[in-house]
Amino acid sequence: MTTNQIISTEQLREAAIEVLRVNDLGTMTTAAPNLYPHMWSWDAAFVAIGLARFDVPRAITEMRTLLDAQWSTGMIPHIVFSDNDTGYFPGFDRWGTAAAAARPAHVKSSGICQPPVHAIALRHILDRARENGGTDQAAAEQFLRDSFDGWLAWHRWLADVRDPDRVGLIEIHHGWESGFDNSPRWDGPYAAIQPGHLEPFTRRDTLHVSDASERPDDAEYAKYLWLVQQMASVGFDDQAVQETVDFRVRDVFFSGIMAASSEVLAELADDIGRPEAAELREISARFRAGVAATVDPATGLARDFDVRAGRWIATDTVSGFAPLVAGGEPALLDAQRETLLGPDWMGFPGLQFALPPSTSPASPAFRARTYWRGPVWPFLNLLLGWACARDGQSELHNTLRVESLRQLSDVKFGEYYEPFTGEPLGSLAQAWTAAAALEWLGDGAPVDGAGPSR
Ligand code: 9WN
Repeated sequence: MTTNQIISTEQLREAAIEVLRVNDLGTMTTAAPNLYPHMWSWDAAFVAIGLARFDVPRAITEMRTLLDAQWSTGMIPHIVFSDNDTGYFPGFDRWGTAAAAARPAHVKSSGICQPPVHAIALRHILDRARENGGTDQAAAEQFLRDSFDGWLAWHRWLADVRDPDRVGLIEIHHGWESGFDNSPRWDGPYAAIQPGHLEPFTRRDTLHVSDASERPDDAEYAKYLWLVQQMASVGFDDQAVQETVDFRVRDVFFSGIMAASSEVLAELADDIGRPEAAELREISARFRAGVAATVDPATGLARDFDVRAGRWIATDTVSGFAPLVAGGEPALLDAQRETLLGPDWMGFPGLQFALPPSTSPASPAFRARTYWRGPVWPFLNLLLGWACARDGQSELHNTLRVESLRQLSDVKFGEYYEPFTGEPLGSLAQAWTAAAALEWLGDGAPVDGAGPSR
């Protein structure tokens, strides 16, 4: 059992800033020092939220670097590769994106995407910049005006290309696109995949964690690479990928983020006098409705949909709370909050901190130490807290904040945490975990002595 030392708010803040400094390559922040030596799309947005708490210009640079990697289609790639292409597998060469027509030639990137949390980060940057005033405010407002077309193109691409039937759900083509890589959500779709001939490969991720069982296994990796190979074989062309790839799933959590983020982008459009706010609000409403329509009447949790199998995917994973992120009907959100606070989630007996595990410990699929199959992911709690604040749910926001700060006062900034012992797992010094600490610290009254376990 972890007994976090009692540290002051200032110590936690300094330690978190130090993690962002250590990961800083100048114009991009690596997701983690060794395991992830490149920029990841949704990590970058959370990193920018953290950076904005102490360095608005650097937060803007982070977003600019990411947007510079945007494909001509509008897609923002999930990895922007740094020059250090040796530490991570699959690297740029293995991705096969060198030949992708839509990739900007001056930036090395992967060929898939991740959830669109970016407008939420832009909102945070603008808010911090306006609090500071002066050059920060001028820079953030200028950046928003200069970059708006890029973010708009990203949302339009998602809305048009990844929801062609306009059901209000985003179709993903790889578990990596969800950001919940090996969640039980994807067990069904992956079980149906039989990889064909795969180029040989050597994993590097397992070199950077003390216990390989905290990561996906080799059979899972073979399928991850098979999907990459399939997409590369058609040059990552959107239409051809959809016709070729063995993984086609409507991801409800991605869609919940799309709903929330499109609304925020609409507000930003209003802010700078752009005429696309109504279009973005329509997109937001479509995805909010799409997410609500997935809710399983039996459990009250939202579900993914396996397009190839034509089946709902019902799991006890934190993605079931997608409506809380999307926003929506008060009755649905009230019921979801009750479930979240209940005995299968934040109130599960014996949890080290009252924070939702990625998979409910009440589920047979739960594994306490394995990546997306059980551990607590701090950045997700920040996202849930942000949605609570948006919806005026200050009590739940405060609970998530206080518990998160208690968890993060171990100053290890783990990628994910064992729910019962509070042990940090995966990578340490994970950038978006440090960013989450900085945002929680800034987002309310001081919580000093955020220390010992219950
Ligand atoms: C694959 C960087 C990323 C996160 C994902 C997380 C993990 C990568 C990996 O790390 O995924 O994209 O190699 O395991 O699942 O959410 O963005 O932190």
